[in-house]
Amino acid sequence: MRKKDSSPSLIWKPRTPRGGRVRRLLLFVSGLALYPGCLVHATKNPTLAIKLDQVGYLAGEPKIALVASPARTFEVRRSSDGKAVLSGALGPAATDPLSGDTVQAADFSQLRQAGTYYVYVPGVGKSWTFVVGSNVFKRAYYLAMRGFYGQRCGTAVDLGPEFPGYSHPACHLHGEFHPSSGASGPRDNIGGWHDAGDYGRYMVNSGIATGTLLWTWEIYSPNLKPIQLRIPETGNGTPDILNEIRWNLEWMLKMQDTDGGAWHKQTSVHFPKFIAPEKDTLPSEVIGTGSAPFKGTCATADLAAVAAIAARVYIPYDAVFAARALDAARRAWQWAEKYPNVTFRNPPGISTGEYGDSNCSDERLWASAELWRTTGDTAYHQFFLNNYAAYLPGLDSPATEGWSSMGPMALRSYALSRRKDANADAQAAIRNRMLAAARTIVSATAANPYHVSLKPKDFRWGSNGIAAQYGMDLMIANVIAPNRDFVNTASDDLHYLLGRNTFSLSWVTQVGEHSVLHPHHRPSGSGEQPGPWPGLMSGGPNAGRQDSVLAALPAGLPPEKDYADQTASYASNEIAINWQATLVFLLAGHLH
Ligand code: G3I
Ligand code: 9MR
Ligand code: ZN
Repeated sequence: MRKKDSSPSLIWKPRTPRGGRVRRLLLFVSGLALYPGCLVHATKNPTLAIKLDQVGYLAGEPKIALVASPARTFEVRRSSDGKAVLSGALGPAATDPLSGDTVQAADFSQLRQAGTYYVYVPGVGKSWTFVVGSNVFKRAYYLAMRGFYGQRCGTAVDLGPEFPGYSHPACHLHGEFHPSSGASGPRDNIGGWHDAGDYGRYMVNSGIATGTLLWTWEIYSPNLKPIQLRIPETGNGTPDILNEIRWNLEWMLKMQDTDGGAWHKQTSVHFPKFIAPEKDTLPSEVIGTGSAPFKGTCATADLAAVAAIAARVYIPYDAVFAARALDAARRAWQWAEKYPNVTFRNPPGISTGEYGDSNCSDERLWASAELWRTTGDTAYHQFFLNNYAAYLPGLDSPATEGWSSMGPMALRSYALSRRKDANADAQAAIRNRMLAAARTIVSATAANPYHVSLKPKDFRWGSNGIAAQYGMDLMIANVIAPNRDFVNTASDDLHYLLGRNTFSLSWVTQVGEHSVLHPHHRPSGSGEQPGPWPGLMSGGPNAGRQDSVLAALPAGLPPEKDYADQTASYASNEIAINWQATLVFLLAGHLH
């Protein structure tokens, strides 16, 4: 049972023997789906017709809820006593192309008094509760960041008294080389974060996730430094976010061969059943390309980039580790120069996630930017300057970034650098392009009835990661050129993820009163905990419908409806470290 939780927005309680509130909530939700109109009047429960951020709103920022059932007025009521603190008229009805919903806005931006509230709409019902205040997202940040701790592989994990039962003994301790790696025999490659709902560890997805978290630290360290994550290293003198990141960095470094190259992934030969981590006894194979040089360029260049960032970030806390990381980064870079485009496909007999990518030049560009930022060496700088221009269009909205497309991150890194030897023309070209894209996102988001930056084509595998990515891009633009509109629009994307969406659902487990219950996440689905592991973001609606649950949905739905809170829906309801890292960045940018 959670105790002493200062945030009222989290109401998860473990299931009681008789079913308890989870079951009641499910019954209520399924009832609503069957009888959308009548239940809302008959019950005191919140209605899904009102959509808002179930965590809350920063006092100084715009505050909008959306009402998807025709009405005229709304009130904001204090949750302690139901007293109305503000009332107003709903805005005009607008039909949202993403969800098909017709919504009216309840704008209560004037409300600045800290407190816990709900929105009440006569004739429609009341909303989930939310908080208005000065540091509303701190608990969500804590849980989201701690989500990485829960993904740790090769060690026992225990979320402690805050989440009793959320623990597992050490897992995946049997590592070995798969023949595709060019080596054989056992391999001590224990560690890292489980990638997602499966237990694999994949270098390119680790690369973007770890890089994003290191950037989170670099950009927001003053706010993050004091936040303790209650992990085994807490109190060792290093900020906890860096303690957690290091867990994965150590594994990434182990994936480097003596020649400098990095193998692509470490997984079992096929996905295990839905079992707890320690019950998965399939050997953990270091998997390579199947022919010389066996390592892959995308993985190796990502290692170079991430280790280069680590080399500058960890200096004040552990100079020896920082030097080790830099040496690894330089050796990885050299390998990638020698083998500029060794790509990866699953070798015969391997069916785990492929994370295939036909072009590693963007990963190399990212490595050059990070290595230059850390060392100032002209060779890295020159490589960047010779190659960056072709990637400028990738910054335009919608940006192309993702685990297979690191060009935008390479350019953003260069734009963020404050080195004196930076090329002014290159920086100006990148910054201008980023800012133009950010302005485009601001106006497009304002024009969307739900105030979310997503476009119809963004509803693919991991669309929630894309929503968070829009927010992250806006926050980085705000670092380059501070602009209230960039921050407010990034908040809009956060609000979408935390409940202001067609399902009135927070896509982060155990964050918000109505949040995802059945993520495709083996530790959550193995039946050993009372509910999903906390703080994890679901991948979200996916019009690609690559699983049987989505395939069975009615044809022709608007893209945001292509979602199911069901364990079997790996294409819409899995969690993954790359999306999670982007969420962490966005939350970190909203801490005060
Ligand atoms: O590249 C095409 C693009 O040209 C096209 O416009 C778009 C339209 O849908 O599809 C693009 O390809 C998609 C690709 O992701 C890039 O977005 C594929 O259809 C889609 O199947 C692919 O999904 C990937 C998925 O694995 C299946 O391979 C996801 O990006 C990736 O995040 C996901 O990663 C999995 C790992 O394999 C295993 N571990 C869990 C993890 C998360 O689900
Ligand atoms: O659990 C797997 C998930 O991590 C992947 O993202 C997904 C797509 O590669 O595949 C999942 O595994 C499913 C497999 O592909 C098909 N059989 C059912 C598996 C889920 O239990
Ligand atoms: Zn494991």
